Amino acid sequence: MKKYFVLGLFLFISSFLYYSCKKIMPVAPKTDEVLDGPVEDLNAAQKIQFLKGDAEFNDKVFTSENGLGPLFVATSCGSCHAGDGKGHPFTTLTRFGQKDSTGNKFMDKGGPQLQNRALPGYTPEKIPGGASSAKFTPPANTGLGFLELVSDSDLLSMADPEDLDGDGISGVPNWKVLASYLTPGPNSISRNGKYIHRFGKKAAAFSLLHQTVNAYNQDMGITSFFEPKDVLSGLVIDPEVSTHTVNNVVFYLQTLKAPLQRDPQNSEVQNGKNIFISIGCENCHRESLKTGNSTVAALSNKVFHPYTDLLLHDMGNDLDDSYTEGNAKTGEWRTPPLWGLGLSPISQGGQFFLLHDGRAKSIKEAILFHGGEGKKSKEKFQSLSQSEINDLLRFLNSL
Ligand code: HEC
Ligand code: HEC
Ligand SMILES: [Ca+2]
Ligand SMILES: [Ca+2]
Ligand SMILES: [Ca+2]
Repeated sequence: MKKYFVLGLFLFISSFLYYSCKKIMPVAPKTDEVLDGPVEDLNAAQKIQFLKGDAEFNDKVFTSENGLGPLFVATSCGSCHAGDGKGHPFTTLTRFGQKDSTGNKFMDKGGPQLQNRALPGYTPEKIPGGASSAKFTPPANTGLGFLELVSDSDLLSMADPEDLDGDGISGVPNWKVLASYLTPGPNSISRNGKYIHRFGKKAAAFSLLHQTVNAYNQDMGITSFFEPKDVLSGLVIDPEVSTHTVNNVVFYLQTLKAPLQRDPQNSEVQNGKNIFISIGCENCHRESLKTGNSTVAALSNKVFHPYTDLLLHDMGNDLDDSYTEGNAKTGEWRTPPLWGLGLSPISQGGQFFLLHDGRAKSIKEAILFHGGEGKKSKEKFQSLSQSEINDLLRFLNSL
């Protein structure tokens, strides 16, 4: 408990300092530095739904009275996803499994996620002997509605499982069987009864509904109509969160705006972007993707710039945590979007904690961890001149 109090205090003081410094400055926080806001042009009903989802996500705290646990990791979405930006390593999730990909054999107590806290009278889960584990820091939640609307055929057009073009980069989707309550979208493609999953660091979640239902169930011990089984007992329990609420939270995630690039016209930023493309970063961190149809005008048929291909890549031994998820092998990670990268320290206590577990303390360090399919590109980065590196970093910080 003490750890969480210290964390709370730390986040409180850092956000207090951050906002009070902002106040001393002559201008209000620039809109391009604020993550928590909706996409443009929501209609009145959509605005209301966004605000309801926002309140459930950021303000709603679960206790033993309204369904928390008995096993859990945290008590609200917002405690891990503060300000919708990247989370701090204090709020890491741990998942455990085994090295090979024959299917996780540690599936009791609600599957691979470690529920390291428990209500009084219950015992928190421990990692069983023989299991391998991986840590995950919370990603930013911005712009996810755009990513959800990219068609499967667009994702497949970027995949190159056999590396036919010989650039050392394969890129594969995470094909998994759909959870029973999910229905394929109009642009879904299936293979051998499996569908492309795209959210989460190993791309193990199909949609924002899937991710949200799992977060309630696995992170907070909250059952829903979709996932009614209690993590500890495996028994079906009355929904502890209503379908209405789940839908509002999903809508909130779908309509959180994407981060805006700062200074895109600056000549160093533009030079940095050219370097980013020329040394092959963009072969995985794809600049532009497009959405299909949506009832939300701002999301419908839009080209947007997330700097990801949403595919899995083998990133080499250093980033191999001996943990599988769905089809994702132990060294495979989904390319993280780089939009919002330069704003990460705002929600990470003033510094960077990058890569899946926050191990990289700077952008440069994150690049130097790239191995496997990212090795060639990393080596080209290492042969850049100091001024080229500066421009590249300037560009990355502008995202
Ligand atoms: C204990 C901390 C914690 C809590 C509580 C939590 N999350 Fe997360 N969230 C994470 C972590 C860590 C990840 C990355 C996990 C992964 O990649 O598989 C994540 C991933 C996500 C993603 C995927 C984003 C992406 O880029 O693919 C979404 C969406 C999300 N969470 C929404 C929620 C919602 C909604 C809630 C509340 C119902 C919630 N989270 C509660 C820590 C948390
Ligand atoms: C083969 C595909 C690939 C290439 C090429 C690639 N990356 Fe990545 N990048 C990834 C993956 C996958 C991760 C996530 C690894 C992890 O979390 O352990 C990542 C992570 C990052 C991160 C950390 C992001 C975060 O939110 O934590 C940065 C920054 C980054 N890459 C920048 C670059 C730059 C700059 C280049 C070019 C020098 C590059 N990448 C080339 C796939 C790639
Ligand atoms: Ca419960
Ligand atoms: Ca568990
Ligand atoms: Ca290739």
